[in-house]
Amino acid sequence: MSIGKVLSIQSHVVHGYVGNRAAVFPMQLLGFEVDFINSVQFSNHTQYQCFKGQCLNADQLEELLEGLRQNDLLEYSHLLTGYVGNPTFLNKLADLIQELKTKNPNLIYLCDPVMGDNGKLYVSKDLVNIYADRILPLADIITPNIFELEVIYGKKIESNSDLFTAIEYCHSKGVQTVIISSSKPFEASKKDKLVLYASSKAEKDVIRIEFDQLTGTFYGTGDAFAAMFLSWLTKLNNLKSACEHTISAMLHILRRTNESRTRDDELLEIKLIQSKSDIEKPEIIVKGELM
Ligand code: PLP
Ligand code: PXL
Repeated sequence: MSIGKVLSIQSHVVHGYVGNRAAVFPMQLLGFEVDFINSVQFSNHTQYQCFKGQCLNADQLEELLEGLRQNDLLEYSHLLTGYVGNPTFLNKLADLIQELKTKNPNLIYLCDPVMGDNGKLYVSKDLVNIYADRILPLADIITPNIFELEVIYGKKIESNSDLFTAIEYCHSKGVQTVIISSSKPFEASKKDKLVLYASSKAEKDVIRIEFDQLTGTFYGTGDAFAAMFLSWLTKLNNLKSACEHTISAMLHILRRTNESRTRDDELLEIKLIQSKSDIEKPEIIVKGELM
């Protein structure tokens, strides 16, 4: 049974699982009809020794949209966007979101505002301004990491109180649901833990899920997370349960990935396809609490 029709605009890699390659499979498994536009086509993700490939520019994106438009195919219930590296492309996306929302005022847009991590921006300042001024006011759900939330909020986040204020700031810009999927706990004693925070504008409490940080560096986790979260929120219509399903599935995927590791610093692709049944029916191994 279809849970909706989603348009996913993200990277494609020939080898590996980031961007659309990490997002499309879980959304199809969980019941979405998935249309996807590949914003880049690279040989592999950019953390390998090298990568080769092409980027879609804003005119080429518009050309694809025009084909869909002329055939009356620009009808979606959900929109998902991930990494965007180019200001003109991001502005074109903002136009598209407005167009899709005009056609379907109930469209749910999940924006992963990929801008940087660990104190470092990896996109241009122009992009930050477009996210703040044009994209955020159109987003229903955002999944920033703590650094991205700081960039949006404009101040450092060093305590629960800063975090709540930053989340409130996003809600005040119109964002219904804010998810920070894997933050370091503020308590220094919890070095081997990660925390998810989830906040819905409609509810007073922030949901918190603490889970073990697995060893190793993974790529594509944020992309798979956003895709699974959008699916589970649509299926369950319950924020806490959607977060528990998504984190549990992610932990099953990463545990399976680590089982194939031969040394700690090995560059591994996530075992997404092998985790099909964990994605479809995750055993729930984490519990959300209200803060
Ligand atoms: N999500 C889960 C459930 C994890 O266990 C981990 C790492 O252990 C991550 C995400 C890593 O997240 P990110 O790549 O977003 O930092
Ligand atoms: O997972 C984010 C991502 C998306 N797209 C490309 C990437 C990466 C991470 O490395 O290289 C092309």
